[in-house]
Amino acid sequence: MESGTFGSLWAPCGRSIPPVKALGGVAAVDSFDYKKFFQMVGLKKKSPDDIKKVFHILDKDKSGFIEEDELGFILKGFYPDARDLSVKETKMLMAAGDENGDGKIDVDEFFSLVAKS
Ligand SMILES: [Ca+2]
Ligand SMILES: [Ca+2]
Repeated sequence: MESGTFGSLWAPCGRSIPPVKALGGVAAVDSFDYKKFFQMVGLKKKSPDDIKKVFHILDKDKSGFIEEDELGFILKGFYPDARDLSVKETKMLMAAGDENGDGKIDVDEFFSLVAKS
């Protein structure tokens, strides 16, 4: 497993993450749509356990929350070559996920974000 990516979570299902070129729809800056992206990579079909693992990989500093700067790396978590989210995209994703308004995403909020996709 490449460290910091989710590839190994997908591989055991006999189905790998779609290739980076499938990112087409989110490649252009400010085109990121988390619903489309989560569907594309099949995150919603993952077990709660795996979704939790994805959360913990995104939570790089192990604070128990995904803060705004960590959220910007979400594409890179799936694709090491992918771009970072723009500030605007990061803020939109944070707004979509941060239900209690504390400026960060906890694991429950992450689950409901995935469920909404
Ligand atoms: Ca964190
Ligand atoms: Ca929150």
